[in-house]
Amino acid sequence: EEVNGPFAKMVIKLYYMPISGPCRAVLLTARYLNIHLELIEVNLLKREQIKQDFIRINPQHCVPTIDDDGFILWECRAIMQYFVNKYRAGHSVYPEEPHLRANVDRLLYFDIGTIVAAQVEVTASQIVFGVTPDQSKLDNLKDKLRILDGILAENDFVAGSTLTLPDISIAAYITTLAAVNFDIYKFENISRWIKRLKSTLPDFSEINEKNVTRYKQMIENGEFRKVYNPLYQYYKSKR
Ligand SMILES: N[C@@H](CCC(=O)N[C@@H](CS)C(=O)NCC(=O)O)C(=O)O
Repeated sequence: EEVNGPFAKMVIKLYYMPISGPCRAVLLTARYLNIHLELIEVNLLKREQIKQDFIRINPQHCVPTIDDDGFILWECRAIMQYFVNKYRAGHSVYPEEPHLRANVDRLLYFDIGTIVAAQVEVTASQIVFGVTPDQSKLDNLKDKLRILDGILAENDFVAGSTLTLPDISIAAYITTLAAVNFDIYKFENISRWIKRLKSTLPDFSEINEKNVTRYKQMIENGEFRKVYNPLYQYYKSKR
């Protein structure tokens, strides 16, 4: 039965921006699982996420957000888990066996709570305001990537010998570091793993690499600073 394909009654809508890391994670997952999405671009540089129509859908005004026949969901990892639970139950990318799933869940929390937390400390002010990150924040990120590199010294993929959801969410995020000239490829196991993902995930270059390059160009053109710097100066003056 074609649950979600070209002849499905309802197509899942994805509100997204192509350069966004969590959006790339959702797109890579949908492509890998062959889940058809209707793409609706929300241009964050035009502040389209705070328009009333979008705020009504997602009061947290962030992408990625999906609308599956009226069911609204955001947070990329929750969306990826939902895709499998609802449309590809039993798929090895999010295993059902309790111990295997617990391990995959642990890595999804490691991703959002440890890797992304450390990465955002380094990249957010750099991307948005052009501020050089503190050495202590860079060192912290390197520590976390060293832990990831250690995990990948043992296994081909983060949760073991096969691809699971945290491979996709972690890779989509950390490859963004190229956009701020932070070299993740000096971590040998991470580097080999990214190569492995390129040959495992269909359209990895098109969905991920191309948009990281585009992201880098936008940062270098000052496109984020133009939009956000006046706001930054304003809030700083209020402190
Ligand atoms: N934890 C969220 C992060 C989502 C997020 O921060 N999205 C950014 C783009 S990468 C966004 O929409 N920012 C606009 C805003 O928050 O107004 C996820 O993993 O989906």
